[in-house]
Amino acid sequence: MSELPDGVKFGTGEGDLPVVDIDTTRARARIYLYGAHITEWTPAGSEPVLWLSPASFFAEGSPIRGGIPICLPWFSKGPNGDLEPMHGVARLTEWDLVEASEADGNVTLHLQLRMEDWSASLIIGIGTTLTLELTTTNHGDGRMMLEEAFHTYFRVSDVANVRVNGLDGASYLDKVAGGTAVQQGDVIFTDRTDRVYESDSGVAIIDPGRGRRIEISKQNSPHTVVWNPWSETTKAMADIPDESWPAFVCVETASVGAFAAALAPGESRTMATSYRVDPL
Ligand code: TA6
Repeated sequence: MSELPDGVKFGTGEGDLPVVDIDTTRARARIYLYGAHITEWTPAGSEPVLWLSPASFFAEGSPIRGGIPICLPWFSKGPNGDLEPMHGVARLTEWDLVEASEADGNVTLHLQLRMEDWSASLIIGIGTTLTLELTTTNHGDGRMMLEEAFHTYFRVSDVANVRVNGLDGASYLDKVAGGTAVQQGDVIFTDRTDRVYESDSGVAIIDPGRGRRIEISKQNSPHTVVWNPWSETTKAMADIPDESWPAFVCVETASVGAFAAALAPGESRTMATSYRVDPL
């Protein structure tokens, strides 16, 4: 598309990858067409909300580390643990920007991904709230198993001093300890944490160090994934500096695992999430 509204510009990001930059009275943001990957969202009057690794790769074939990776059409290695690449192909493929509009400083972008047997449409709303609406459509002749997640890296003061409110009583798969458990109270972080909660409710990240809470609401998402690699795992990750693990927490609006959706030919599924920052 050629014409862009006020406050929306094409540009070149890291690794000479094409980006769409947003700068309006409501917010600043950067979206890489590679993976339809939002790497920055800063609402007016706030500090940046997303964490982006200073050591991220920006090259075809490698996922951008941080921001909002789109995990699609599977999560991790798929429901049976046998699929590659990790977290699916959408975050490793260039999407097309098909429409951009602006009204009163709020920007709406529509990006599309066309694969052989399926397509995805992402509507991003950028203002003092960030909204994402992902619709996946099966164009094949058979059923399509679908997993999806917004694998969002939220910037926090210190992961050891934040908590996630809203999952009390939810059962979860603990991928560190193995097995399942039931959440007691708020989620706190004392070591590597990798959990898939069965919960369709919104949550909030409470960050006293930054004097803010990040409200996460969601639609058509039966799971919330919570992850921080902590110190040891981070040492084995080339695209996260060893000392950076306290600076983020992933809280992921998701539909994953064996309960993943199955789309009949021609069928679509939409999952949505939105983020808002409030002072504590
Ligand atoms: O969402 C949590 C998780 O599945 C973890 O198990 C860890 O693998 C993380 O995603 C990061 O995955 P990535 O492929 O982006 O390094």
